[in-house]
Amino acid sequence: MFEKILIANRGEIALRIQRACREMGIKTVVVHSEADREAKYVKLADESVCIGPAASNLSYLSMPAIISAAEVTDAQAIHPGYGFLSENADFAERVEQSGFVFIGPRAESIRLMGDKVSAKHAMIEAGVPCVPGSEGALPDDPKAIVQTARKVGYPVIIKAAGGGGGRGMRVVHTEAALINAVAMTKTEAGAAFGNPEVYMEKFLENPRHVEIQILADQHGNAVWLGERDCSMQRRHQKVIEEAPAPGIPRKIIEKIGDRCAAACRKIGYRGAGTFEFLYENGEFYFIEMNTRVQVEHPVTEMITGVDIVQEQIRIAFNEKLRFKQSDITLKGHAIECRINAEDPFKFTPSPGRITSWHAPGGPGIRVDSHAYAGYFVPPYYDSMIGKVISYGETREQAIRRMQIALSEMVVEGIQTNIALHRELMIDARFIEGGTNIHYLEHKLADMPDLAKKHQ
Ligand code: MV4
Repeated sequence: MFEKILIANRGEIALRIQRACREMGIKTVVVHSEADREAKYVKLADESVCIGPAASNLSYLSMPAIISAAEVTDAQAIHPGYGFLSENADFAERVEQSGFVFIGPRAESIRLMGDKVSAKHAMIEAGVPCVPGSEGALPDDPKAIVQTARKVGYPVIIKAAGGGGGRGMRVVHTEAALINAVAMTKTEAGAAFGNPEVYMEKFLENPRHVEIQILADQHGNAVWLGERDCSMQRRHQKVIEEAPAPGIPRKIIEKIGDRCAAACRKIGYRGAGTFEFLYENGEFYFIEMNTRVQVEHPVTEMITGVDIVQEQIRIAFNEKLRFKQSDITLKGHAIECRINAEDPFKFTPSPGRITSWHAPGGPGIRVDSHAYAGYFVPPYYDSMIGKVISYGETREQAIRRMQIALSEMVVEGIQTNIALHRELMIDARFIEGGTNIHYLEHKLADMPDLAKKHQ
């Protein structure tokens, strides 16, 4: 096994990766910016290297700084975590060219999935069901665009090939608005992603976001680890995730999961990955693939017993998967609440010093967080400061345990969204299960006095 791994990330995921390494007997190097120098997880690592100032583009996004840190510390592999350089194909390439192992897919796979047009093409070829739409990128000819939209049927959505995660999209309801919308999306895409290519899909009005976790080794083996429902979101930021997805027939999910694993074998995918689907009226439609470990991976770990980060490391070391599909069984239910340093109902960031921190515990509760009393939440990065994960034999038990956990949890000195989570855990529609991607935004709009209730 590797003797030393460099962690090219910060916060809770840097700590999560460190824990995986420690359990496997692997030494850790954590890189950090000047703003993260005092963080406890930095001191907990076997070695740490300051790679630059607070600004991400000068530290966590600096490829030469990170590769130099791996060189001076003699690390053998680099784990990119999520965000930052985790889905940057050029980084994966430079890491390997410098003689280190990139703990993630081959650069070629990252590139394939980074371009949403080529990703969709690959999935159609592999028999994964996609949203009906244009065959590849839209042409320049306005007549051809109009024809495609007529065939797909309104409303349609125009998406940038270089986008993803909700960036660079535009919904079009009428033919009169189509050509202008395509032109505007192309202009914006060219400026934002350096690629003006766009494609068209049927716009699904009320879908759920359901994703499939996969693991694939470098010996042609791939398994899927169940699904996650991530529909509870606001402005493309997930708030609560759970596994399994409530109310979806197992037969349908099993068929999709098997297709995802087959697609991985077909394209020679390696590492952990997530197939994102929209689910509407009993049908799954592929939209994107993420080629990194995801924030919400713990809910899958809880119901499968698989340590996804450890498996990423074993796969990168060229080991064969230690289980086949029939070894993977889903047991119980898990829910994750993302804890953000923000105003709970206005959502403005709330960085600063945490003066008291009481994390919940007890049966079926897991807390993934680097925060503690005295920790300073820097203003430069994502506002997520941790995750509370509950596990139960049933969804009801997982919800009950989460309610108790949130009632125990105390964070002072900064504002957090814990009050929002408390509200959602007693929300009748959440408890019923199966809310769609618009539910939270509608709830927040319908209940402007939600904030008062929790004061
Ligand atoms: C869609 C869609 C409806 N129809 N595509 C937004 C994020 C990106 N991953 C894809 N997104 C969407 N694509 C079609 N054909 C609605 C969304 C969407 C969404 C998807 C998942 C989770 C939250 C969302 C919030 C708004 C829109």
